[in-house]
Amino acid sequence: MADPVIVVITGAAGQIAYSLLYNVAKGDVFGKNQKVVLRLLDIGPMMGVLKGVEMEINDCAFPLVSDVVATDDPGTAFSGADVAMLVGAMPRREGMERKDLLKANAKIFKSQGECIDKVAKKSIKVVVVGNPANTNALICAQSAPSIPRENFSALTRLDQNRAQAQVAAKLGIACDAVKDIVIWGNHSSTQFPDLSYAKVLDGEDWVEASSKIQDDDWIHNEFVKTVQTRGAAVIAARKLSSAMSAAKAIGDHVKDWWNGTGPRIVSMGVMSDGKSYGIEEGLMYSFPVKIEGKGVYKIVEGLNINDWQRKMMDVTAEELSNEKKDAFQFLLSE
Ligand code: NAX
Repeated sequence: MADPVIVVITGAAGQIAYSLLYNVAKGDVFGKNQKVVLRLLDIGPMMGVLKGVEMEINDCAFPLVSDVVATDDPGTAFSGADVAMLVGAMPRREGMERKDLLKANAKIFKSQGECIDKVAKKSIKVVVVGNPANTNALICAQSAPSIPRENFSALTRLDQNRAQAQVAAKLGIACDAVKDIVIWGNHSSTQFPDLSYAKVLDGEDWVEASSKIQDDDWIHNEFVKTVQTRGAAVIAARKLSSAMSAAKAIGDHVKDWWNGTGPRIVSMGVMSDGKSYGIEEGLMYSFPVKIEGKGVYKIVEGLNINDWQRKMMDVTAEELSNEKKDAFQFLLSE
């Protein structure tokens, strides 16, 4: 068996991590033949709770878990790490402005990026989940200059999965009979869930999703709105934000990044290169990607973009550009 993969999960005492740890520990992400070392990072006041999580992982007697380390020291957590799932973040409290959230989290992701730069493997793969995920990922990447930009990403897979489930429900088909949905932009209510290239299974053949849906109004309005506001709808119903579905999406994202996607298109928040789809350089923007070699994504180029798509893609890019300006202003004023 290969060496264990060292996986850091931050926010490890929180609700997403509670599902995520189970998925990672039982082999859903790195495979049933791959051992893992779990490094659980949270803040000092959560160490009691985290101890309980560690006890439960031990009590599961997972055959694939070689070691569990629960800590509030980022240096211990990230040392020699292969993969980091950065879930922990300051939550948005009642009365808190988006800018306050951005400010609190900019500091966290700067210091985690600096720590990753110092002690993690240079090949580490980082997925940022804590909100605002895209801008936090950007700050983290910029704070770790010795690690390639391509090793940082932001999670938009939950939005992709939500979109896939909406199409499956609309057509009364299984979720795995829907593919190639694209999420453009920010993981926020400006994101653009796009069915322009989506395919659905018709018998043995993959056909254009729109030819089966036959409802452009739904594709342009209700579908987009439902996916954009799904997180808020879950909070309204559950009184807590998405956790099981977020954990599943993190697992899907890392599994595909680790193993490859083949010809499937998936969406990841990745660093824009200034050449793809007219998006300014240096934003952590969600693009359609394929992962051909292990761990190396490529933005899918050459998709046709109509005027409506252009407008939707630019709105979310503008939001990311403003978030970036605000976040870096906060960091400079520290
Ligand atoms: P919880 O509040 O249950 O858990 C967060 C945990 O992070 C807490 O235990 C907290 O102590 C810890 N934490 C805070 N600062 C930390 C730091 N500096 N280092 C390590 N740990 C730290 O939140 P949960 O529901 O698990 O959500 C976590 C984050 O995911 C939130 O920011 C949330 O907004 C974000 N989400 C992102 C999604 C995405 O698709 N990108 C979807 C789900 C989720 O809303």
